[in-house]
Amino acid sequence: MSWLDDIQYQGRQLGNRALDRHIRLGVTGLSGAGKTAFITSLIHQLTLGDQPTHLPFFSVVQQGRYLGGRLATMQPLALPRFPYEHNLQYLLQQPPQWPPSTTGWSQLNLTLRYKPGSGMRARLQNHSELQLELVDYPGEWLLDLPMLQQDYQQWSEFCWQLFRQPHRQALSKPFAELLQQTDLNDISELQLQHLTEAYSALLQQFCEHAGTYLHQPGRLLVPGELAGAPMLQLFPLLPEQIVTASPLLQRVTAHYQSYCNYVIKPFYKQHFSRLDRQVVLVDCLSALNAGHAAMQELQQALGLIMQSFRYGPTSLLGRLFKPQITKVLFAASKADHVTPEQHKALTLLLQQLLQQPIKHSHYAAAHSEAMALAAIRASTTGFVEQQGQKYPCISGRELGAIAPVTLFPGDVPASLPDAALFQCHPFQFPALAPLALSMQQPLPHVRMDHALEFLLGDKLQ
Ligand SMILES: Nc1nc2c(ncn2[C@@H]2O[C@H](COP(=O)(O)OP(=O)(O)OP(=O)(O)O)[C@@H](O)[C@H]2O)c(=O)[nH]1
Ligand SMILES: [Mg+2]
Repeated sequence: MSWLDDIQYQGRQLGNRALDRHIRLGVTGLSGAGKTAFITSLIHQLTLGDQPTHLPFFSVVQQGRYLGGRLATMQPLALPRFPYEHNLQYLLQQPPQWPPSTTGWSQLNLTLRYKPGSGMRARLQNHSELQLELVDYPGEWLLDLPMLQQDYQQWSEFCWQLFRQPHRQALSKPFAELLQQTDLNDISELQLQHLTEAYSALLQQFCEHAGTYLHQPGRLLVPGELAGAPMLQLFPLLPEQIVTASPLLQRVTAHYQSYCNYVIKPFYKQHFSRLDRQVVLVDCLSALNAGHAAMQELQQALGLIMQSFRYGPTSLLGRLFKPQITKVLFAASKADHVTPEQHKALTLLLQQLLQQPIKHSHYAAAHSEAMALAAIRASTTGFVEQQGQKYPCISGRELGAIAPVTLFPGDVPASLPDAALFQCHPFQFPALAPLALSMQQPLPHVRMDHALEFLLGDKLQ
């Protein structure tokens, strides 16, 4: 695509937005929440899923008005393309595997064709089109957004408050000791690199130690195209080291400002500032498995993220020049890891987890819904009979295992459990490998049709 095509492409996008035939859907979630699986499934459902039995609650399909979706062929060359076909290959191989964790951002546009159901369009046109724009990125980068609200000093204090919490203290001690021995006048390349590597290693350890979510800056974990850039020499000095001026403080403050200006702001502007609708995916079950501190940190992380988005109704001009998110779907992902009668409790738990974050965001003006879903269902459900009693169960293959299992993974608490409950009742929801799939069938799911109806249903009328 040449620069002229690029300009034409931008023009078409603007035209479609003006005609309200363009939606930019933000799929938001921390690392591992299920963004890539969600986008892959959504594309698969929309390009293959015109069978009413597969999407019973998606009204455009149910009413026989859906004419199909196709991947846009015209995409500016500078935009990395979402590796949809590659992700499908992972899911379709024998044995099936999950697509890998995302290491850079990518985009894919879909054109959805449908018969208008009512109104002027139904009388004048035999079909209409809706452009859907989807973006994927590493979850780690999302947590950079709150850094825009802080300066370097505030960020360092915030980090050390976090690192001194009981579940992080032991891991962060060696890095604190290293900083204590650091000469604050030494700003040699060797020293900066040594401290950055030590801090990256600490972040990596936090990640591997299940139950920590707030890892900043995200580019130290997933650098993308910025690997080796000097502004990534970024680490929080100790609170006592930021009260008096020093060459090292001055240098890392400059790196922090560059990181905010040249990495986070453009990332936000390009991917998040123009969202029309949003899905917030939350993996509540893994947080329950990881314990009380994990649940609390997850809540804190969600709170910080929610403050970074603009919510509210928009006018025509607003949609073009200052878009806001008008609809938000809060979704507890991987609901196929529990038995169906637990989905209600999982949704209530998600709502409680988000209660505080929502209070502090401006999201109230948006239309919202909460549900438990599985973008790609990896279990089948049924009942086992014991002494004349029927008990619900799921069957699937645990990640890393060869043989399938049938199990009852346990009850999901309908509200945030207190620390004492975690002590006497550890949660152990399994992680499952994908089911064997066939190319011709839409991916199995739980409530993707509800999600599609909420997110797109009104635009496909
Ligand atoms: N059973 C089940 N597991 C899922 C589902 N979606 C995601 N998973 C699991 O969660 C893992 C992470 O999912 P991804 O879609 O890669 O998560 P992500 O949010 O894109 O993560 P990053 O790319 O690291 O930001 C997968 O490898 C699966 O193990 C689902 O619908 N059902
Ligand atoms: Mg991903």
